[in-house]
Amino acid sequence: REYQCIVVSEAEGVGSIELNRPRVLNALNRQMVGEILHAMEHFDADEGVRVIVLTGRGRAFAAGADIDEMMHEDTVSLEMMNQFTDWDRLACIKKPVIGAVHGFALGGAFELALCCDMLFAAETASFGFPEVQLGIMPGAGGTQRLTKLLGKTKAMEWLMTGKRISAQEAHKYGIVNEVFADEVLMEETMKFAAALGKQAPLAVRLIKESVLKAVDHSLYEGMQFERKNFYLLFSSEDQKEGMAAFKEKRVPHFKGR
Ligand code: CO8
Repeated sequence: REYQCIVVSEAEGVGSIELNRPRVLNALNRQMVGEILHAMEHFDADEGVRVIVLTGRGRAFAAGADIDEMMHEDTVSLEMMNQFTDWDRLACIKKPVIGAVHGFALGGAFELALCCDMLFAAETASFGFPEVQLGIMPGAGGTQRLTKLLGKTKAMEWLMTGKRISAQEAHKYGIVNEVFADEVLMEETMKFAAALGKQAPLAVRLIKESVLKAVDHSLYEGMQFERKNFYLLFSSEDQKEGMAAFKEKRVPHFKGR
């Protein structure tokens, strides 16, 4: 499929998606979100891809939902359009998704970043939910995902003030895994992604699923789920290979089976 709002590429087991509307700081219109979802589902089904990396072209990750597209919507048009089913599907991607944020990640773009499993940021990156300044609020999971990460009081502050959060502050609160100098962000992200792609794919897949359960469900329910996935891995070839390689003091060769 030809994409108009994103650029995709694939190398060494890493599928990359770059947001590509730099003239409007990659403002997320509905077409772009649809294309991101299409590309992610395509990579998810591609056996050659182990990790997905999401980033933005130009001077920002993205400056939020496309305000031009959104400004004339009303309650009924939004309800009938049902755009958030695309976001629900984004949350069902099975392979690890790593976001690399430089410049702005605001509003819907911060929500997109929070959908990623891990985040790396450039030292000059900034995050925030400016929706309140437009008289709206996040609609693609921002209030839920931010609160799960920050706890109630900080989430209230960030969401109600719309303040801009630096990469360093985001790191302090556990929003981003690591902060890199701007010029090495992509290189370091790709290095991490390539290394992650060499881990046992089935184990990585079920770890992702289990961690997301912990975020979503009660600890007890999450642990029951985790246990079942733990048991399940013991019928894979990779578990046998991984443990045999440990005993034989050699590098394991994982096949994802
Ligand atoms: N939508 C549409 N166009 C935008 C957006 C946007 N979100 N952000 C920037 N642009 C455009 C500007 O209008 C400008 O276009 P033009 O050159 O034609 O005037 C161009 O991009 C460059 O932007 P600026 O000149 O403003 O660049 P600055 O460096 O001066 O400022 C800022 C950068 C601070 C990021 C500024 O552009 C800004 O404040 N942007 C809007 C940020 C914002 O409010 N985002 C939240 C939007 S609401 C939202 O995301 C709700 C989510 C709901 C669910 C998600 C569904 C996808």
